[in-house]
Amino acid sequence: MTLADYDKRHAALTEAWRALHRATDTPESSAAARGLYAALRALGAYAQLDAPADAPSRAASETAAYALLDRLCAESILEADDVAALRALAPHMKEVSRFGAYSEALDRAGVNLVSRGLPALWRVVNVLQDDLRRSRPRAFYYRRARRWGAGALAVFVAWIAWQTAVVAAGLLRDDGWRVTYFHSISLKRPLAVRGERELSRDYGLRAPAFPIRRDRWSARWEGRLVVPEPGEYTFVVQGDDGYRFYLNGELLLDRWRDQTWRASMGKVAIRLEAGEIPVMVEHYDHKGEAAIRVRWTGGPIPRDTPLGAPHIRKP
Ligand SMILES: [Ca+2]
Repeated sequence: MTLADYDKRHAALTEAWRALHRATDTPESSAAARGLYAALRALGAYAQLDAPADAPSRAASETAAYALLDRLCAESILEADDVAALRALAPHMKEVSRFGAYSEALDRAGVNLVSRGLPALWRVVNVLQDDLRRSRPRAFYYRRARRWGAGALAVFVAWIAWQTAVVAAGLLRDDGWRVTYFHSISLKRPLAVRGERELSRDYGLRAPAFPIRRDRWSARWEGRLVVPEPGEYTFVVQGDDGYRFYLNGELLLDRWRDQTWRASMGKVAIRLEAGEIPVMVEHYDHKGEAAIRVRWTGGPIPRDTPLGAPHIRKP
């Protein structure tokens, strides 16, 4: 078998396989009929690949398909039952064209054909693939790798596009934090910028964001705190590992050290006027689990409110 032959046979059988599959996916008999008919035509096209140049046109594809099925059966690729099941198709195709959208007979034939025809076709595809694998192993594996490579590349490109859209949407919003992630534990080598709604994150053992690694990273959250009314406000910070909390440029909490979540709580109460003031949180994770959370309360802000939108705006 030449490679071109293989490609043609494989394409025709794959299309037949897909058409039968589509037929199983729909409860509507008319759609099922179309799928089955397409499968038969594809099988016919497959049979004609071996036919001489003056072979009958595609209009005779059902006949050609039967010839193919007989041959496949003779070569023990198909079992006799499979062929009988596939053969049961054609009369019902004609019924469908006569009666339109619904035919009880078609439903019966469809169930029968699909349940037997699918495994039969699958075996044919496998036999063809085995042929190629044995006769041209390098070509077989090269094609397989190329197909999978193209699929993986498409998924990767779609994922990058999606990530870019998410990041852009987060940064373009007026509310929420602007976050810079660093490829070190010392706020050096910035690697990614994100928009985030709240400062309440439990990363567990995972990385905080693509393309940051799981350990040895740091981050800086920047924003403007919208103070709703004058009064005393309390801020509670926890982190695994270290953190620093700044308000209006002043360092109010400094626990920049390796620590566990339970031992990390810092608390500060401060009197604030209504309006907007700069707020900044720095955090690093050395190894293992990572988490950071800032809550606040005071005035109309209920207890344990995570610090974030709508009371945080972009700097
Ligand atoms: Ca840690």
